[in-house]
Amino acid sequence: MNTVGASPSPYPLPPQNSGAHVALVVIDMQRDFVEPGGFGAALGNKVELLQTIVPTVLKLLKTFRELGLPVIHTREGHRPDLSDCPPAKKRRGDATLRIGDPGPMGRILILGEPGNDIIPQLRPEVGELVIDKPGKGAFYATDLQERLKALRVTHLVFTGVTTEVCVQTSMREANDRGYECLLVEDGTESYFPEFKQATVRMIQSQGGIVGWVTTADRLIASLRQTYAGGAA
Ligand code: C5J
Repeated sequence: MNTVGASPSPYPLPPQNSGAHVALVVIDMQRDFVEPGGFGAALGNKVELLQTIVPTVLKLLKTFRELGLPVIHTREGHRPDLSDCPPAKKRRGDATLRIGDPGPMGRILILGEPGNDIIPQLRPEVGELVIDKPGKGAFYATDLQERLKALRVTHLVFTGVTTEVCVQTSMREANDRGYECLLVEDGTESYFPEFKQATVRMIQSQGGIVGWVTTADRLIASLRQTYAGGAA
């Protein structure tokens, strides 16, 4: 069996030609979180911190694409009439701009606005799944589970932002649904370094209570070794 060097133990990859697949999940690498003028910045966060993972996520995207492995992107956003935004979510926090308010990149966290889009460096390619989600978790109020079933995905590799909010929530949702979940430590970031560290620790605690943790280079080496001749 091929595995990825990971903590707290080696992460098993689905064997080549088994019909089961490992997919890359890139959570919310949107202008609204990563660039100045968006939701993240309006909440007083230093968005530059999140930009540091862009080259690593790009490297992972290139590897999954090259090997013909599925890629899923998510975007957190709401309908223009905010009918899918609970008032409690809109009210919460001390933001200079709230969800739905007009900002420098269009209305904050609204589907179809420039700020809601994925940053150009990590733009999805044709055929890649893009899941628009109104919540923090990628499974809540989306058809992600049905789409993964159709693709015969059993293993999910998590990257993106922010580690302790949308990444961790999605990973926990996936874990409860029976997916084998792997977090790429250098492919995820938080506005709060201490929250990222705590999340990385808690995921792999108690024998991998939520899943495994690895680095991009360790994952890429194992993926190439396992799926060199194609992943089908
Ligand atoms: C947040 C996210 N932090 N993508 N969203 O509100 O983590």
